[in-house]
Amino acid sequence: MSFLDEDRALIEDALKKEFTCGGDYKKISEAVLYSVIGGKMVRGTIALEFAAMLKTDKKEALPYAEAVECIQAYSLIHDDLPCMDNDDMRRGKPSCHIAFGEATAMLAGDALLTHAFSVIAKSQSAVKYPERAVKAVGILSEKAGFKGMVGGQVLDLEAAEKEVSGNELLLIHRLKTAALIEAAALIGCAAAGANDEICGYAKAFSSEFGAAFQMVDDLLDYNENPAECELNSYVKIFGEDKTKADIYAAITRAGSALYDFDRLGYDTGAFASLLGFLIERADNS
Ligand code: GRG
Repeated sequence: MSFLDEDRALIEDALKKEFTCGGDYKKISEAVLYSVIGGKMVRGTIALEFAAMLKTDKKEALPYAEAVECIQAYSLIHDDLPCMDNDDMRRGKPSCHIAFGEATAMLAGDALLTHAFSVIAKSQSAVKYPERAVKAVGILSEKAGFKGMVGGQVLDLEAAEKEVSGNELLLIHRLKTAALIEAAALIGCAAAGANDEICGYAKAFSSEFGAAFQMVDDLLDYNENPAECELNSYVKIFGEDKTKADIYAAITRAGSALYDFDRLGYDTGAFASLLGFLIERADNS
């Protein structure tokens, strides 16, 4: 079992415990579990691995990893709604609103968003290190909020009706996708009580990783169905060759950002493997 599988299993188990509920809460519990389990847990893994690299037990960082995956799942539920991207399928199964109805899906997203902060605030880690929990809540709410993921989603919705420039698209990607990946890295650092220098290096790595992640996602979408590819996809604007070249360039920059950790004696093996996972996705797209 690779560390990616191990981290995913750890996060999934914790989320199952958090959200499994009968009685009055059975319906919302089912809708939430349907959506929060089954993804790759890349963001949660990034949070756990930053904490682990910085010599903090993964168990301490687990609530932080759960929180970022709650926000990821909420964003996907809301993104699939008819008023947004209107997607019937997600992760190979019917989207939450197809399976549970639109109103329940919207509320499942709301429940996940609000509960993300409760998971951190009520954790043992917050009792031991309240200042770390407060820092993480600040990072997550900012990166997921109106100047982060939500802001990017607004620009993305506007862009669906017009052609955008390359720079506008890069901003959308930075906000819509990279912001939450940066949050994952930074809350992993917060869980470990990292200083500003370390957080700066984590930000440098994760923003390049986030940019590459979205470009790979666009490439996968394009190759799956070129005719249905969105107008403002990276591949449509820049072409397939440049998309691939830009993916490898961003991955190289992310790799270089790890040297600062290597120099300080930290083991960056997990992050090299995460970059390998992205390269594999791009190569097989
Ligand atoms: C609705 C507030 C709001 C935001 C939506 C995340 C997002 C913003 C939109 C989803 C559409 C999308 C494909 C965005 C790009 C980010 C991205 C690549 C999401 C998919 O992430 P993965 O591949 O998904 O990590 P899993 O299923 O593994 O969690």
